[in-house]
Amino acid sequence: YVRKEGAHNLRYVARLLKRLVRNKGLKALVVDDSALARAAARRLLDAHGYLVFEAGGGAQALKLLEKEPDIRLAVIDYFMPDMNGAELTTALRERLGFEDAAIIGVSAEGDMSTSVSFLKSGANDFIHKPFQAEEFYCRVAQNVDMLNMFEDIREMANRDFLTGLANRKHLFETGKKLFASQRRGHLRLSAAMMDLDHFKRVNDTFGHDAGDAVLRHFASVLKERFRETDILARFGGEEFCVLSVNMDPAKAFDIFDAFRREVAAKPVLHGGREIPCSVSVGVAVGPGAGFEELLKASDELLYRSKAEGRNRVTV
Ligand code: GH3
Ligand code: MG
Ligand code: MG
Ligand code: MG
Repeated sequence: YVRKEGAHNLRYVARLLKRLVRNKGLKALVVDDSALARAAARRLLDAHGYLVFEAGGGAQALKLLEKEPDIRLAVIDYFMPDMNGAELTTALRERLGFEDAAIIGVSAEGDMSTSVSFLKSGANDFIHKPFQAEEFYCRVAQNVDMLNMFEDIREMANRDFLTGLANRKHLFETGKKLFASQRRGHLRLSAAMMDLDHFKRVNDTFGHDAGDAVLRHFASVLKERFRETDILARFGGEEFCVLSVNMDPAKAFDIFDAFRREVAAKPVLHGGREIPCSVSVGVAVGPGAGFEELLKASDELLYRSKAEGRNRVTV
């Protein structure tokens, strides 16, 4: 690739390799009424590992988007029989925000108004046809880099740094959203509030690093035990919350008690020492009046587990 693109420095090559890895399989849509032009763009995008879809016009592109809603890059011609590229861009932008997808307009017309029209409709960039492969790659790559940066920022804003679990902000946002759809009658939400027992002692006896290792270990057991659809969150210091959809109330106790037993049975190894660890849990199964009420209910049940001696589950 590199020679073909005339890469002159190592940094460019390093960036290129990083992009090839990260952007592999990223869904790209090429819209052009000329099959030849589509094939040319496809060839370039294929070579960089994108998963390319083609549409011969605006209507077809919009239909395709329904089947492939996670298109992240669209390369759009201006002059097409059914609608022009700017009109299509406007329609695409109703569904794909600037954080979701990059749109690049392409046209053979020298007229500046074409590019302005694209940009005003919500395109990120514009390339004149015929274009050099290098320019095409550079513009595509920069726009996709921007999307990836959005993704990284979103990820950082939603994750707890120590454990990699969802953070409290993400838990509340997702919880409220799930609660709204639950009201429409599809889901049965449950919240399990968990608090490590005598965690202050762990820090005091083994040190803060050991405490952190226990938190990470606990998070990894959570990730193993629970499903992809469950929201696993670090609620605060040594408090965690598992938000589940479709929790069977008859099974809730067994599920969380098995988890509790696993935590208690496996001391955490840190610095050659075994650190005992246990957790108290309160599980509230919905429906409740609202997400915050559900959390409050699980917190009260957790308090009961603590009061009754810790290392136990109350449903
Ligand atoms: P209980 O069984 O009643 O929950 O007792 P506890 O000692 O766990 O409760 P307490 O709330 O008094 O102590 C929580 C401790 O968790 C205090 C705090 O220093 C520690 N902690 C909070 N966040 C972190 C962290 O990120 N790392 C470490 N190592 N410790 C933390
Ligand atoms: Mg055309
Ligand atoms: Mg606590
Ligand atoms: Mg505690």
